[in-house]
Amino acid sequence: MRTKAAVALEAGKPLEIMEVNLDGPRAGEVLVEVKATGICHTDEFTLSGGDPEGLFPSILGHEGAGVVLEVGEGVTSVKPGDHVIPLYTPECRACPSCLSQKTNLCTAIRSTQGQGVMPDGTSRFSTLDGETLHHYMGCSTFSNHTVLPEIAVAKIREDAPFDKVCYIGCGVTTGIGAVINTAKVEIGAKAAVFGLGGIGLNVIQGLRMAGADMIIGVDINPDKKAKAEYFGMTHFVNPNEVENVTQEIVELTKTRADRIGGADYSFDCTGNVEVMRAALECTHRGWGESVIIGVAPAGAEISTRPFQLVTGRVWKGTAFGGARGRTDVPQIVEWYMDGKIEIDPMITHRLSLDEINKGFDLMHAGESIRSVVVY
Ligand code: NAD
Ligand code: AHE
Ligand code: ZN
Repeated sequence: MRTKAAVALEAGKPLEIMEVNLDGPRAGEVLVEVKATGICHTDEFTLSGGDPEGLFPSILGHEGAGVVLEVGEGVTSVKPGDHVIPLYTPECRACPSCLSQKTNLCTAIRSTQGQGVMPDGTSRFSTLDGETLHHYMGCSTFSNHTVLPEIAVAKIREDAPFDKVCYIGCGVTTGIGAVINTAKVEIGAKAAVFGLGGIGLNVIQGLRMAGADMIIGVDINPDKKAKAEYFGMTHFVNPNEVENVTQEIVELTKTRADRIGGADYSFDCTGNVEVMRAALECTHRGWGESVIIGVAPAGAEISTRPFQLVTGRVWKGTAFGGARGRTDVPQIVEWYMDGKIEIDPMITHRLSLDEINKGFDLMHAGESIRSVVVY
Protein backbone atom coordinates (compact mmCIF):
# COMPACT_ATOMS: atom_id res chain seq x y z
CA MET A 1 0.00 0.00 0.00
CA ARG A 2 0.94 3.65 -0.14
CA THR A 3 0.79 5.87 2.93
CA LYS A 4 1.83 9.36 3.99
CA ALA A 5 4.87 9.79 6.21
CA ALA A 6 7.31 12.37 7.55
CA VAL A 7 10.70 11.04 6.44
CA ALA A 8 14.05 11.82 8.07
CA LEU A 9 16.27 11.88 4.99
CA GLU A 10 19.38 13.30 6.68
CA ALA A 11 20.53 14.21 10.18
CA GLY A 12 19.86 17.82 11.13
CA LYS A 13 17.40 18.46 8.27
CA PRO A 14 13.64 19.00 8.64
CA LEU A 15 11.46 15.96 8.00
CA GLU A 16 10.02 15.65 4.49
CA ILE A 17 6.37 14.79 4.08
CA MET A 18 5.86 12.29 1.28
CA GLU A 19 3.96 9.26 0.06
CA VAL A 20 5.85 6.05 0.79
CA ASN A 21 5.37 2.36 0.03
CA LEU A 22 4.49 0.06 2.91
CA ASP A 23 4.53 -3.72 2.48
CA GLY A 24 1.88 -5.70 4.34
CA PRO A 25 2.47 -7.58 7.59
CA ARG A 26 4.42 -10.83 7.42
CA ALA A 27 4.21 -13.71 9.91
CA GLY A 28 3.99 -12.43 13.48
CA GLU A 29 3.42 -8.82 12.36
CA VAL A 30 0.51 -6.40 12.33
CA LEU A 31 -0.44 -3.45 10.13
CA VAL A 32 -1.56 -0.45 12.19
CA GLU A 33 -3.24 2.75 11.08
CA VAL A 34 -1.62 5.37 13.31
CA LYS A 35 -4.24 7.86 14.49
CA ALA A 36 -2.01 10.14 16.58
CA THR A 37 1.62 10.44 17.65
CA GLY A 38 3.47 12.57 20.15
CA ILE A 39 6.85 14.13 19.40
CA CYS A 40 9.32 13.09 22.11
CA HIS A 41 12.72 14.67 22.73
CA THR A 42 14.25 11.34 21.70
CA ASP A 43 12.90 11.84 18.15
CA GLU A 44 14.67 15.22 18.12
CA PHE A 45 17.84 13.61 19.52
CA THR A 46 17.93 11.04 16.72
CA LEU A 47 17.04 13.58 14.03
CA SER A 48 19.82 15.86 15.28
CA GLY A 49 22.40 13.16 14.54
CA GLY A 50 23.29 12.66 18.23
CA ASP A 51 22.08 9.06 18.42
CA PRO A 52 24.80 6.44 17.84
CA GLU A 53 22.05 4.14 16.58
CA GLY A 54 20.49 6.79 14.33
CA LEU A 55 19.89 5.62 10.76
CA PHE A 56 18.94 7.63 7.69
CA PRO A 57 16.74 7.67 5.74
CA SER A 58 14.19 6.57 8.28
CA ILE A 59 10.69 7.17 9.59
CA LEU A 60 10.93 8.39 13.18
CA GLY A 61 8.22 8.52 15.87
CA HIS A 62 7.64 6.14 18.76
CA GLU A 63 4.78 7.62 20.80
CA GLY A 64 1.66 6.59 18.92
CA ALA A 65 -1.79 5.07 19.10
CA GLY A 66 -3.89 3.52 16.37
CA VAL A 67 -6.03 0.70 15.02
CA VAL A 68 -4.98 -2.73 13.76
CA LEU A 69 -6.00 -3.07 10.10
CA GLU A 70 -4.49 -6.44 9.20
CA VAL A 71 -2.56 -9.23 10.91
CA GLY A 72 0.07 -11.58 9.51
CA GLU A 73 0.17 -15.34 9.76
CA GLY A 74 0.20 -16.75 13.29
CA VAL A 75 -0.86 -13.54 15.05
CA THR A 76 -3.24 -14.41 17.88
CA SER A 77 -3.15 -11.65 20.49
CA VAL A 78 -4.71 -8.87 18.37
CA LYS A 79 -7.16 -8.71 15.45
CA PRO A 80 -8.28 -6.11 12.92
CA GLY A 81 -10.22 -3.35 14.65
CA ASP A 82 -8.31 -3.58 17.93
CA HIS A 83 -6.97 -0.30 19.31
CA VAL A 84 -3.29 -0.45 20.16
CA ILE A 85 -0.28 1.50 21.37
CA PRO A 86 3.03 0.61 19.64
CA LEU A 87 5.80 -0.46 22.02
CA TYR A 88 9.44 0.45 21.48
CA THR A 89 10.10 -1.83 24.42
CA PRO A 90 8.23 -4.98 23.39
CA GLU A 91 7.14 -7.74 25.75
CA CYS A 92 7.51 -11.24 24.29
CA ARG A 93 7.03 -12.99 27.65
CA ALA A 94 9.40 -15.75 26.51
CA CYS A 95 12.98 -14.37 26.27
CA PRO A 96 15.41 -14.67 29.21
CA SER A 97 14.87 -11.00 30.06
CA CYS A 98 11.07 -11.25 30.18
CA LEU A 99 11.24 -14.54 32.08
CA SER A 100 13.71 -13.11 34.60
CA GLN A 101 11.03 -10.78 35.96
CA LYS A 102 13.99 -8.49 36.77
CA THR A 103 13.73 -6.14 33.79
CA ASN A 104 11.32 -4.78 31.22
CA LEU A 105 14.05 -4.82 28.56
CA CYS A 106 12.75 -7.64 26.36
CA THR A 107 15.57 -8.87 24.16
CA ALA A 108 13.53 -10.85 21.59
CA ILE A 109 13.92 -8.34 18.76
CA ARG A 110 16.28 -5.66 20.14
CA SER A 111 19.10 -6.25 17.65
CA THR A 112 17.00 -5.94 14.47
CA GLN A 113 15.10 -3.02 16.01
CA GLY A 114 18.40 -1.18 16.43
CA GLN A 115 19.26 -1.90 12.80
CA GLY A 116 16.02 -0.26 11.64
CA VAL A 117 14.45 -3.43 10.29
CA MET A 118 11.76 -5.94 11.21
CA PRO A 119 12.74 -9.17 13.01
CA ASP A 120 13.23 -10.98 9.64
CA GLY A 121 15.93 -8.43 8.75
CA THR A 122 13.97 -6.48 6.12
CA SER A 123 12.16 -3.15 6.07
CA ARG A 124 8.50 -2.76 5.13
CA PHE A 125 9.02 0.89 4.10
CA SER A 126 10.46 2.27 0.86
CA THR A 127 10.25 5.47 -1.15
CA LEU A 128 8.21 5.58 -4.34
CA ASP A 129 11.61 5.34 -6.13
CA GLY A 130 12.28 2.05 -4.37
CA GLU A 131 14.87 3.24 -1.84
CA THR A 132 14.65 1.39 1.48
CA LEU A 133 13.55 3.46 4.48
CA HIS A 134 14.53 2.34 7.97
CA HIS A 135 12.05 1.69 10.77
CA TYR A 136 12.75 3.58 14.03
CA MET A 137 12.62 2.08 17.53
CA GLY A 138 10.43 -0.60 15.98
CA CYS A 139 7.56 1.91 15.75
CA SER A 140 7.84 4.61 13.02
CA THR A 141 4.72 6.42 14.14
CA PHE A 142 5.48 9.44 11.93
CA SER A 143 3.77 7.41 9.21
CA ASN A 144 -0.01 7.20 8.85
CA HIS A 145 0.40 3.41 8.62
CA THR A 146 3.12 1.22 10.04
CA VAL A 147 3.96 -2.46 10.50
CA LEU A 148 4.94 -3.75 13.94
CA PRO A 149 5.78 -7.11 15.47
CA GLU A 150 2.81 -8.54 17.38
CA ILE A 151 4.88 -8.47 20.60
CA ALA A 152 5.33 -4.72 20.14
CA VAL A 153 1.70 -3.65 20.45
CA ALA A 154 -0.38 -3.18 23.60
CA LYS A 155 -4.13 -3.66 23.12
CA ILE A 156 -6.07 -0.86 24.82
CA ARG A 157 -9.74 -0.08 25.47
CA GLU A 158 -11.60 1.32 22.47
CA ASP A 159 -13.07 4.43 24.05
CA ALA A 160 -9.66 5.91 24.91
CA PRO A 161 -8.92 9.03 22.78
CA PHE A 162 -5.98 8.40 20.45
CA ASP A 163 -4.80 12.02 20.58
CA LYS A 164 -4.23 11.75 24.34
CA VAL A 165 -3.28 8.14 25.04
CA CYS A 166 -0.61 8.16 22.33
CA TYR A 167 1.50 9.92 24.99
CA ILE A 168 1.33 6.74 27.10
CA GLY A 169 3.43 5.18 24.32
CA CYS A 170 6.46 6.94 25.82
CA GLY A 171 6.38 10.06 28.01
CA VAL A 172 3.61 9.25 30.48
CA THR A 173 4.74 5.68 31.09
CA THR A 174 8.42 6.66 31.27
CA GLY A 175 7.88 9.38 33.86
CA ILE A 176 5.33 7.66 36.09
CA GLY A 177 7.07 4.29 35.70
CA ALA A 178 10.44 5.74 36.74
CA VAL A 179 8.87 6.68 40.06
CA ILE A 180 6.75 3.60 40.65
CA ASN A 181 8.70 0.76 39.01
CA THR A 182 12.31 1.95 39.07
CA ALA A 183 12.69 4.11 42.18
CA LYS A 184 9.71 2.62 44.07
CA VAL A 185 9.23 5.93 45.86
CA GLU A 186 7.51 5.72 49.24
CA ILE A 187 5.00 7.99 50.95
CA GLY A 188 6.62 11.05 52.51
CA ALA A 189 9.73 11.02 50.29
CA LYS A 190 11.65 14.14 49.20
CA ALA A 191 12.46 14.17 45.50
CA ALA A 192 14.21 16.38 42.95
CA VAL A 193 13.28 16.37 39.27
CA PHE A 194 15.76 17.86 36.79
CA GLY A 195 14.09 18.97 33.53
CA LEU A 196 10.39 19.86 33.58
CA GLY A 197 9.46 18.85 30.04
CA GLY A 198 7.32 16.04 28.72
CA ILE A 199 9.07 13.44 30.88
CA GLY A 200 9.77 15.52 33.99
CA LEU A 201 6.12 16.54 34.41
CA ASN A 202 5.15 12.89 34.37
CA VAL A 203 7.79 12.12 37.00
CA ILE A 204 6.19 14.87 39.09
CA GLN A 205 2.74 13.41 38.48
CA GLY A 206 4.09 9.98 39.53
CA LEU A 207 5.68 11.44 42.67
CA ARG A 208 2.39 12.99 43.70
CA MET A 209 0.64 9.64 43.16
CA ALA A 210 3.31 7.92 45.26
CA GLY A 211 2.72 10.40 48.11
CA ALA A 212 6.01 12.31 48.04
CA ASP A 213 6.07 15.23 50.52
CA MET A 214 8.59 17.46 48.77
CA ILE A 215 8.90 17.65 44.98
CA ILE A 216 11.68 20.01 43.90
CA GLY A 217 11.67 20.86 40.19
CA VAL A 218 14.80 22.14 38.44
CA ASP A 219 14.76 23.81 35.04
CA ILE A 220 16.68 26.55 33.26
CA ASN A 221 13.43 27.66 31.62
CA PRO A 222 11.28 29.51 34.21
CA ASP A 223 8.25 29.18 31.92
CA LYS A 224 8.07 25.51 32.94
CA LYS A 225 7.33 26.39 36.57
CA ALA A 226 3.57 26.97 36.45
CA LYS A 227 2.67 23.67 34.84
CA ALA A 228 5.02 21.76 37.10
CA GLU A 229 3.27 23.33 40.10
CA TYR A 230 -0.06 22.27 38.66
CA PHE A 231 1.18 18.67 38.59
CA GLY A 232 2.52 18.75 42.16
CA MET A 233 5.92 20.48 42.26
CA THR A 234 6.36 22.07 45.69
CA HIS A 235 9.65 23.98 45.15
CA PHE A 236 11.37 25.35 42.03
CA VAL A 237 15.07 25.89 41.44
CA ASN A 238 16.43 27.70 38.38
CA PRO A 239 20.12 26.70 38.09
CA ASN A 240 20.83 30.07 36.51
CA GLU A 241 19.63 31.86 39.64
CA VAL A 242 21.57 29.94 42.29
CA GLU A 243 25.27 29.51 42.87
CA ASN A 244 25.18 25.72 43.12
CA VAL A 245 22.07 23.70 42.34
CA THR A 246 23.30 20.64 44.27
CA GLN A 247 23.88 22.68 47.43
CA GLU A 248 20.56 24.46 46.99
CA ILE A 249 18.69 21.13 47.04
CA VAL A 250 20.70 19.87 50.00
CA GLU A 251 19.75 23.03 51.91
CA LEU A 252 16.08 22.81 50.93
CA THR A 253 15.83 19.23 52.19
CA LYS A 254 17.51 19.81 55.57
CA THR A 255 15.32 19.64 58.66
CA ARG A 256 16.00 20.55 62.27
CA ALA A 257 16.63 16.87 62.99
CA ASP A 258 18.57 16.09 59.81
CA ARG A 259 21.41 18.56 59.21
CA ILE A 260 22.93 16.44 56.41
CA GLY A 261 20.17 17.03 53.87
CA GLY A 262 19.73 15.65 50.40
CA ALA A 263 16.88 14.28 48.32
CA ASP A 264 15.73 10.71 48.90
CA TYR A 265 15.28 10.38 45.15
CA SER A 266 16.27 12.39 42.09
CA PHE A 267 15.50 12.03 38.40
CA ASP A 268 17.41 13.35 35.41
CA CYS A 269 14.99 14.24 32.61
CA THR A 270 17.41 16.35 30.55
CA GLY A 271 19.97 14.03 28.93
CA ASN A 272 22.76 16.42 30.05
CA VAL A 273 25.61 14.55 31.77
CA GLU A 274 26.53 17.53 34.01
CA VAL A 275 22.92 17.62 35.20
CA MET A 276 23.06 13.86 35.83
CA ARG A 277 26.02 14.45 38.14
CA ALA A 278 24.21 17.20 40.04
CA ALA A 279 21.16 14.93 40.30
CA LEU A 280 23.23 12.18 41.89
CA GLU A 281 25.16 14.46 44.21
CA CYS A 282 22.06 16.24 45.57
CA THR A 283 20.75 12.98 47.01
CA HIS A 284 21.05 12.02 50.65
CA ARG A 285 24.21 10.42 51.99
CA GLY A 286 23.53 6.79 52.92
CA TRP A 287 20.41 6.11 50.89
CA GLY A 288 19.79 8.64 48.09
CA GLU A 289 18.87 7.17 44.72
CA SER A 290 19.25 8.96 41.42
CA VAL A 291 17.52 7.70 38.29
CA ILE A 292 18.80 8.64 34.84
CA ILE A 293 15.99 8.96 32.32
CA GLY A 294 17.53 11.45 29.88
CA VAL A 295 19.30 10.14 26.80
CA ALA A 296 22.79 11.57 26.31
CA PRO A 297 24.45 12.16 22.92
CA ALA A 298 27.01 9.82 21.38
CA GLY A 299 30.32 9.99 23.22
CA ALA A 300 28.96 11.65 26.37
CA GLU A 301 29.98 10.02 29.65
CA ILE A 302 28.91 10.46 33.26
CA SER A 303 31.31 10.99 36.11
CA THR A 304 31.33 11.53 39.85
CA ARG A 305 33.66 10.81 42.75
CA PRO A 306 33.30 7.12 43.66
CA PHE A 307 33.01 8.43 47.23
CA GLN A 308 29.46 9.50 46.31
CA LEU A 309 28.56 5.83 45.87
CA VAL A 310 30.78 4.55 48.68
CA THR A 311 28.72 6.74 50.96
CA GLY A 312 25.53 5.01 49.97
CA ARG A 313 24.11 6.86 47.01
CA VAL A 314 22.74 4.69 44.19
CA TRP A 315 22.91 5.65 40.50
CA LYS A 316 20.55 3.82 38.18
CA GLY A 317 18.73 4.27 34.90
CA THR A 318 15.40 3.39 33.39
CA ALA A 319 13.99 2.77 29.93
CA PHE A 320 10.25 3.15 29.32
CA GLY A 321 9.90 3.59 33.08
CA GLY A 322 10.58 -0.07 33.70
CA ALA A 323 7.13 -0.83 32.25
CA ARG A 324 6.25 -4.16 30.65
CA GLY A 325 4.37 -2.78 27.69
CA ARG A 326 1.68 -5.33 26.91
CA THR A 327 0.90 -5.78 30.61
CA ASP A 328 1.28 -2.25 32.01
CA VAL A 329 0.28 0.09 29.15
CA PRO A 330 -3.42 -1.00 29.07
CA GLN A 331 -3.48 -0.39 32.85
CA ILE A 332 -2.07 3.13 32.46
CA VAL A 333 -4.76 3.83 29.85
CA GLU A 334 -7.30 2.73 32.49
CA TRP A 335 -5.76 5.17 34.99
CA TYR A 336 -6.19 7.97 32.48
CA MET A 337 -9.78 7.03 31.67
CA ASP A 338 -10.58 6.79 35.42
CA GLY A 339 -9.08 10.24 36.07
CA LYS A 340 -6.24 8.86 38.22
CA ILE A 341 -3.66 10.55 36.00
CA GLU A 342 -3.90 13.62 33.80
CA ILE A 343 -2.60 13.94 30.27
CA ASP A 344 -4.61 16.70 28.57
CA PRO A 345 -2.86 19.75 30.13
CA MET A 346 0.52 18.42 28.97
CA ILE A 347 -0.56 18.31 25.34
CA THR A 348 0.13 21.89 24.44
CA HIS A 349 -0.03 21.67 20.65
CA ARG A 350 -2.01 19.65 18.07
CA LEU A 351 -0.58 19.51 14.57
CA SER A 352 -1.29 17.87 11.24
CA LEU A 353 1.42 15.65 9.73
CA ASP A 354 2.18 18.46 7.27
CA GLU A 355 3.00 20.69 10.26
CA ILE A 356 5.23 18.19 12.08
CA ASN A 357 8.42 20.26 11.76
CA LYS A 358 6.68 23.02 13.71
CA GLY A 359 6.53 20.53 16.61
CA PHE A 360 10.34 20.32 16.61
CA ASP A 361 10.60 24.13 16.40
CA LEU A 362 8.30 24.50 19.43
CA MET A 363 10.42 21.99 21.36
CA HIS A 364 13.63 23.87 20.50
CA ALA A 365 12.04 27.14 21.59
CA GLY A 366 10.96 25.59 24.91
CA GLU A 367 7.36 26.52 24.11
CA SER A 368 5.73 23.08 24.13
CA ILE A 369 5.40 20.24 26.58
CA ARG A 370 4.02 17.74 24.07
CA SER A 371 3.05 18.39 20.49
CA VAL A 372 0.77 15.70 19.14
CA VAL A 373 0.34 15.01 15.43
CA VAL A 374 -3.21 13.93 14.63
CA TYR A 375 -3.65 12.09 11.32
P1 NAD B 1 11.76 18.12 26.78
O1 NAD B 1 12.50 18.85 25.76
O2 NAD B 1 10.27 18.17 26.79
O3 NAD B 1 12.24 18.57 28.26
C1 NAD B 1 13.56 18.76 28.63
C2 NAD B 1 13.55 19.82 29.74
O4 NAD B 1 14.86 19.91 30.31
C3 NAD B 1 13.18 21.20 29.25
O5 NAD B 1 12.17 21.77 30.06
C4 NAD B 1 14.50 22.00 29.37
O6 NAD B 1 14.29 23.37 29.63
C5 NAD B 1 15.15 21.27 30.54
N1 NAD B 1 16.60 21.43 30.59
C6 NAD B 1 17.49 21.42 29.58
N2 NAD B 1 18.75 21.61 30.05
C7 NAD B 1 18.63 21.72 31.38
C8 NAD B 1 19.58 21.94 32.43
N3 NAD B 1 20.88 22.08 32.17
N4 NAD B 1 19.13 22.01 33.70
C9 NAD B 1 17.80 21.87 33.98
N5 NAD B 1 16.87 21.69 33.00
C10 NAD B 1 17.28 21.62 31.74
O7 NAD B 1 12.23 16.59 26.68
P2 NAD B 1 11.46 15.28 27.17
O8 NAD B 1 10.61 14.77 26.08
O9 NAD B 1 10.89 15.56 28.50
O10 NAD B 1 12.71 14.27 27.29
C11 NAD B 1 13.66 14.45 28.32
C12 NAD B 1 14.79 13.48 28.17
O11 NAD B 1 14.32 12.15 28.43
C13 NAD B 1 15.41 13.43 26.78
O12 NAD B 1 16.81 13.23 26.91
C14 NAD B 1 14.77 12.19 26.16
O13 NAD B 1 15.54 11.67 25.12
C15 NAD B 1 14.71 11.28 27.36
N6 NAD B 1 13.75 10.17 27.35
C16 NAD B 1 14.16 9.00 27.89
C17 NAD B 1 13.27 7.94 27.97
C18 NAD B 1 13.70 6.65 28.59
O14 NAD B 1 13.01 5.65 28.44
N7 NAD B 1 14.82 6.61 29.30
C19 NAD B 1 11.98 8.07 27.46
C20 NAD B 1 11.61 9.30 26.92
C21 NAD B 1 12.51 10.35 26.86
N1 AHE C 1 19.94 4.56 20.83
C1 AHE C 1 20.53 5.35 21.89
C2 AHE C 1 19.81 5.23 23.19
C3 AHE C 1 18.38 5.65 23.10
C4 AHE C 1 17.67 5.22 24.35
O1 AHE C 1 18.26 5.14 25.42
N2 AHE C 1 16.40 4.93 24.22
C5 AHE C 1 15.59 4.58 25.38
C6 AHE C 1 14.23 5.03 25.10
S1 AHE C 1 14.10 6.75 24.85
C7 AHE C 1 12.48 6.95 24.48
O2 AHE C 1 12.20 8.23 24.27
C8 AHE C 1 15.51 3.05 25.54
O3 AHE C 1 14.47 2.44 25.62
N3 AHE C 1 16.64 2.44 25.65
C9 AHE C 1 16.73 1.02 25.80
C10 AHE C 1 17.05 0.36 24.50
O4 AHE C 1 17.13 -0.86 24.46
O5 AHE C 1 17.19 1.09 23.51
C11 AHE C 1 22.00 5.04 22.07
O6 AHE C 1 22.64 5.74 22.86
O7 AHE C 1 22.49 4.13 21.38
ZN1 ZN D 1 10.24 8.94 23.87
